[in-house]
Amino acid sequence: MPDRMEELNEHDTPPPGRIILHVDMDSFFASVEMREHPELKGKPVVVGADPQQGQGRGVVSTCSYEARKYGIHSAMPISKAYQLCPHAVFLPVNFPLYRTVSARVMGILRKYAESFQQVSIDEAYLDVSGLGSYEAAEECARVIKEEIRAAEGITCSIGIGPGKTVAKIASDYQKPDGLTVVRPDEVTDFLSPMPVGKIPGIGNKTASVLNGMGIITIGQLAASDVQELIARFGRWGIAMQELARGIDRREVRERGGRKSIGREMTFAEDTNDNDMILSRLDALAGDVHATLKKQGLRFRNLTIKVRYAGFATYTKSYTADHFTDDLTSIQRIARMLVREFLDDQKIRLIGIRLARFDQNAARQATIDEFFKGDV
Ligand code: TTP
Ligand code: MG
Repeated sequence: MPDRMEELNEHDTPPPGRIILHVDMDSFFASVEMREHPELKGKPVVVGADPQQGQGRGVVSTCSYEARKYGIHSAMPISKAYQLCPHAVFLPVNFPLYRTVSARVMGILRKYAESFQQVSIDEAYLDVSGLGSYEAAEECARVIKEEIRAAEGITCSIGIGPGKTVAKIASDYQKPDGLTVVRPDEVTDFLSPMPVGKIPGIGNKTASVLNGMGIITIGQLAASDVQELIARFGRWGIAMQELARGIDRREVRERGGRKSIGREMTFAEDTNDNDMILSRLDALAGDVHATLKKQGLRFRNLTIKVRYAGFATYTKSYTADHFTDDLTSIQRIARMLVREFLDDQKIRLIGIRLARFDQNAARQATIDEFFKGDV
């Protein structure tokens, strides 16, 4: 059977044809406020400091796309925003609320990623190289957008590309509610005409130095004399030109060392043959167990992932009281967790991920101790 098996752990060398998604929520704080207060839909909404009838100090955190039509944007003095649109709805920043929504959105995104990296309260990178094609990645992005809309009532924009920089620029390309796919052979045409400041890391200061050197577009940066760039910017000059050429090897990885060991497999054909699904699950358990042993780790948390035909994806976790590295435990938990997903619906992919590691070679928990944890 030509099933694809994909090693998912974050520290392995990425396969050659990488496919990276960058997801960024649209006017995030304002969208959450409009979701909470539906009567605000369609109105200019500004989240930030108190405008105090135009006398307020402080700045705009963000604003709805309606407010952007008046020229209002993030980091603008709130007094200026008031001047531009006094009848806008001005709201204070409610961080706890945005953090809660952010955590739920990130939970949705994580399910679809082989490796996952949250980069701010409202954006994340997902490595989905294992999907094997840009068509599948685009389908995945549509499913993600729909799931976030259904669950949280807000929209996001997604960029898809062969590296993080291109994916990030692509997510910003058609906001709001956008989906932009840049295949490897389209990267040069996509980047060339853009101003250099579109490259993440090139801020106003760098951009104006580059402009002073006659380098306005990313295409010009890609074609410029690298010695001159080095003379002005040192090593960053080389890196910046590589990014301009679409070369970006940075991996999508969770900060703070190894966070998980995962494996998943896509069935050659979608299936509801439960015996086969369970035997594949056992095999995956064997694979993650082998990696666990090789690394000398013990784990406490196991998550299974099930993707149905049509792409809807579910995860379910078990966290035990004790650490273990026992294969039978992995298989038992995985089988227990997967049970509720085995109905008549056909399954496209299954996966197992181990997390919460203990690196101290402490006493090994028995299986019975281990099963005292909570699902
Ligand atoms: P962004 O993703 O930069 O902006 P956004 O989500 O509001 O709008 P866009 O559709 O263009 O992505 O930032 C995410 C949140 O971070 C934003 O909703 C509010 C907060 N933020 C600030 O508080 N101050 C700032 O200067 C910026 C840029 C963002
Ligand atoms: Mg955003």
